[in-house]
Amino acid sequence: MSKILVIGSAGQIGSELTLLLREMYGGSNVVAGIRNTKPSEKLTESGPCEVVDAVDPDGVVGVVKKYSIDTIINMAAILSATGEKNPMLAWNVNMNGLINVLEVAREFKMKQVLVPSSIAVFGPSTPIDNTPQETILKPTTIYGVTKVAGELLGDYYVRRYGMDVRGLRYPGIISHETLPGGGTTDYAVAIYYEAVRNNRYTCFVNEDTRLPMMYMPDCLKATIDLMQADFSKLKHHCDYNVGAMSFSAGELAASVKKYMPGFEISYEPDSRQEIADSWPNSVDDSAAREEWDWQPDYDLDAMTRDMLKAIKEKQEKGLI
Ligand code: AKB
Repeated sequence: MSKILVIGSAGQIGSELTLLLREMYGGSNVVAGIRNTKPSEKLTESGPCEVVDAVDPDGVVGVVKKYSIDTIINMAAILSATGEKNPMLAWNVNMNGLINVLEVAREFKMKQVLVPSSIAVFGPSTPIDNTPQETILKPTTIYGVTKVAGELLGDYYVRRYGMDVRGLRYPGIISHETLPGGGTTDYAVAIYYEAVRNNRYTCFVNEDTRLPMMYMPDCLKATIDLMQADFSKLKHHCDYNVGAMSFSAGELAASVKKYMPGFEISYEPDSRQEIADSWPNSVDDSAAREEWDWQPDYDLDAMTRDMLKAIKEKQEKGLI
């Protein structure tokens, strides 16, 4: 039985991943590591919660010892838009936090470490359509720089120390449980909330901005599938492309309109447009499909139906 520590448990992906892992392995076997975000009741009531900051290795060691942790998932990260506002913070959290986690994992001979990456590893010179697994990695954001370095660092720990370190390049993740914070792809979540609240949305990227995206159930499935994959079958380790869907902001709006005909959208691009323009339209995820049977379930319309239903329910309960 694994004893898992999820660092960044109160975040968009961490919050749902922690709850799913607790369902799978039992609440007491999955420790929610939170920093300064208030965790939800679901999180505090379903298993142990500890204050863990990846940039404080002694704190990580304390929790590892207390719960005999053998697996760490490091979801703590400063995303693209916040990173551009504070590059040093992004470097500190994304790089120093990561190397601390890898060193603690090495010292305590962890069974596995998951270190997520992102489509932000790509840049303007990367082929934009069906972006290959092996390609040019010259990002123009500090977030992307830290994610490229993070992939290389994870692979280094695999090669140099024989550790089991894995990671995948998340596209924009869309969900209704916990809001994303500080990313460029946040518009693809905000549009649903604003559609339900106000029947209109002002989008911060152009109508024709197309990016790879994924609905949370597929994100959780990809994460768990990669964690459970047979290590000996993996030819890559910390840099898997994972695709699910690819749509423009205009296509996203049309999908919302299909279920809410009165919905209106306008476009006022800000500094995040340049970041979005530096990322691919879609990715080639054949390595993930071949090496660990990756297969997404949701397309845009299935996701839109689900998102609108869930957010309307939240509104009826007075939660938004
Ligand atoms: C962001 O927009 O910064 C993130 C990502 C694509 O990694 N959602």
